[in-house]
Amino acid sequence: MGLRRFPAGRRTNLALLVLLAAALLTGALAFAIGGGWGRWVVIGHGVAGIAIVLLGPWKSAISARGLRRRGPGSWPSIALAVVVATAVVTGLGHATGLLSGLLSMQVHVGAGLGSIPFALWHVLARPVRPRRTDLSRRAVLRGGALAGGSLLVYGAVEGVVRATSLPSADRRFTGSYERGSFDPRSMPVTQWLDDSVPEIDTAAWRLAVSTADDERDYTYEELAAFDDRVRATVDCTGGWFAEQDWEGVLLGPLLGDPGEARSVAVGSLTGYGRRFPIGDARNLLLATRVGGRPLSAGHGFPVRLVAPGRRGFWWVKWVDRVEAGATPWWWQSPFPLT
Ligand SMILES: Nc1nc2c(c(=O)[nH]1)N[C@H]1C(S)=C(S)[C@@H](COP(=O)(O)O)O[C@H]1N2
Ligand SMILES: [Mo]
Repeated sequence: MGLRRFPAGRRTNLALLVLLAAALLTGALAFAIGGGWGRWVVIGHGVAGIAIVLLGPWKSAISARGLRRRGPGSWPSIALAVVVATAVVTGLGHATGLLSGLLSMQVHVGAGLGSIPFALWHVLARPVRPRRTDLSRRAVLRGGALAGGSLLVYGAVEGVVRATSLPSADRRFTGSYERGSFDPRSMPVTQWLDDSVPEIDTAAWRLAVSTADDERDYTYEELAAFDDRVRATVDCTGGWFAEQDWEGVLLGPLLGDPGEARSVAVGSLTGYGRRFPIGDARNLLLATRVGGRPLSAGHGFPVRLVAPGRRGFWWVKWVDRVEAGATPWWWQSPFPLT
């Protein structure tokens, strides 16, 4: 089938918009989900990306026509093409390990977010209205062929990655690369956005723990006396993970009877914080040590949260307050805003 025989570009554009939306949604979900079915979301994300690549030849034929007709006046379309291509290249690069280094993930996310305004512009300025015939037998068969082809290519890429033992062969199901497991000193120090590492003097530092009917401060020495242990993997959305042995105090026993509390908020001296379902408290650890030594400043000294099964942005560092309360845990931005 030659490019010319492909019907109106309209349907290709529609498919691309749907795929872009699917890629953005699965990308965000993959960051939000730390375990279990997160794997399937990550696979869906990859398949959507590959489907975008497979539609590339048709899309460039359409764009060439558009450029001839309208001239280069449609710069937002060109910008959209550039950011989507950037997201695809960095995504494939990160997934295969060919673009090693953690920068590729940051560029990937930046390009993905950057595509949103241009995609919205495209929807408004060049509306593609779905038609009933979009669900004709032929169109559905084409859609199926695209989905099947994308899955095949995804499988083939995974197969090649494994067979050639590219660096990404032993990436985690989230797509992250291993960095410094059981060697906290070579584990990266990363912040979600713009926090900087505070210097904390433990003589003046206190951890404030409050529940509905109790409030109490702990000194560093009091906390360091606990020796609850948890082996857990911190998996940063920046694209790396590390497994460590953490030691400190489990939140469950520290809070005691939660009473009516529905959630527990864990706050940092820097203002950063996350809220968790109260039922999670028994698995959350306030760590004072990692690998048998006190935390480094970068990794959260004096105390940081260990949140097994959750992505890194939940692992609040430089914790100075823990509050059990009635607010539901989901009453917060899905991703931190500071
Ligand atoms: N206070 C605070 N805690 C934070 C962050 C932050 O920006 N501020 N970043 C989180 C993110 S995104 C990750 S991946 C982990 C990284 O932990 P590490 O620096 O010890 O490797 O810390 C989390 N805890
Ligand atoms: Mo992170």
